[in-house]
Amino acid sequence: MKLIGGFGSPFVRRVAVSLNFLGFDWEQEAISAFDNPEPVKKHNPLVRVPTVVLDDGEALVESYAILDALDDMVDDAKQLIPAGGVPRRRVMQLSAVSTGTMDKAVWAYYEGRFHPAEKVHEPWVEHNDGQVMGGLGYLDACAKKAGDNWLAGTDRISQADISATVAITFANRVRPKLEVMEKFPHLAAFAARCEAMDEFSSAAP
Ligand SMILES: N[C@@H](CCC(=O)N[C@@H](CS)C(=O)NCC(=O)O)C(=O)O
Repeated sequence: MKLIGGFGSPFVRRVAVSLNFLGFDWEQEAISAFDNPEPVKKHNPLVRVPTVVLDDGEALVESYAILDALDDMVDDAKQLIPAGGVPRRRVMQLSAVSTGTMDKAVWAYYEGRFHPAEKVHEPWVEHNDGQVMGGLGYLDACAKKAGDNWLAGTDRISQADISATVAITFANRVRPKLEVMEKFPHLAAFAARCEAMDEFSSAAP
């Protein structure tokens, strides 16, 4: 299968890392939906990445839907999102906070990237940055509580761990002035352990 999008996108990256943990044979087409929209448009009406194209040509869009479909293609023992009950709820909650944090970091970053300087609305940037800090603060408290364990209390890595790690790494890269690694030391230490794993480092931003 093919993953369209570059690892600079946290949404693409969480799919890439998940593909690695799930053991899929996959290749990347590292294109930007902004700079090179046509190849994305062929498969995704929203012209966004990540977009996954399966070997038979079927296209999957939206990272949460892609990850749900990928989990459905592997044995239960490999799945990154537990099938039900409290474990599933915990993993979904932490993944939702992580993707919300990614969204907000993207919005704060895009304000400067896509507007001329005189049109950047600083209160809007601060609003989004505040939500990034809120999301990471929540995840940091979870990391503190988890200690040496996985964030959602699972007995192996889950989507919560992947998405939380990708979220803080991304926020650190695009919002350096927020100093997230210093302010959220428990999550930073957890993410450093995850980023050292091959499944993450082979999909480095
Ligand atoms: N909710 C989407 C977010 C995807 C997203 O925002 N992708 C960005 C790159 S980080 C993109 O393709 N932007 C192009 C555009 O929106 O025009 C997901 O989880 O897949």
